[in-house]
Amino acid sequence: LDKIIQRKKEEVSFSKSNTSVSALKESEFFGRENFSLKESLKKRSGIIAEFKRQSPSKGIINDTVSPLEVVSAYEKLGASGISVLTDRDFFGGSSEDILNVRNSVNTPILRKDFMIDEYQFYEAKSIGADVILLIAACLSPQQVSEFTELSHELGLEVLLEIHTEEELKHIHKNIDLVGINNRNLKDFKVDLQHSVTLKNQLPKEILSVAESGIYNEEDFRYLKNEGFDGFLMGEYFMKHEDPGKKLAEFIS
Ligand code: IGP
Repeated sequence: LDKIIQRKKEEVSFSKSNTSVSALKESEFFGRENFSLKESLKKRSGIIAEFKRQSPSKGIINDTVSPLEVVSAYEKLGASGISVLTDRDFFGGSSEDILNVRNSVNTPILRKDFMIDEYQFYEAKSIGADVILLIAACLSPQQVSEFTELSHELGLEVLLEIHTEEELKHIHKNIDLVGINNRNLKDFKVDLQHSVTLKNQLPKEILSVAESGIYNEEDFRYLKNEGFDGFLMGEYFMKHEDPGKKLAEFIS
């Protein structure tokens, strides 16, 4: 994680020197109202299906499918939300992956990246994202609060990701959704039990999303019974040659 953040800082400063915030604001997506993930989770399956080509823990997952075919299928086949990894160096994604699909779907899109600088929020808005991820493990509670305020000014919803009890302190009253990562980003171990214990310590009214390592019906049922509102799933769909079909089978 430290390595990713270090690299992200360099990437952001490079982007800033290339494109100014005022140039970003000229995007057609500024001023457009977002599709709300909070709303759509309550409708459809609760599944936030992720487009992910590769990851540091798994290597290449799928590098033959296009974002447009996968994202359109996810929408058509019942996803409540779509997550798109835009980090290039570690996950093989890019902002174009969202730009290329935005006008073809009406499902909320989560820009999945490591947000560490205000600039990235303007960028997220400019590519047509609806929701951004804040990872507690790489932000102070103060940053979470400032970034949440900025996100809301821009009309973006905030999903705050936590993994430890200590990180409960990062929950700010204006957060839209809390994600509990079943996977420890430091050693990549998955522990659903641990997530349920944490979930029981969340404020009752907040929407919760179980993230990562959901690979079968049984895990999904278990987490649903424990009261999670959303389920972020990537690899299970993506490792299939037709990720949308895998989602359809999973839901049925
Ligand atoms: C999806 P999985 O195990 O279903 O592919 O996980 C998603 O939760 C995972 O990609 C993720 C992630 C993150 C990636 C969760 N939090 C933070 C990068 C950064």
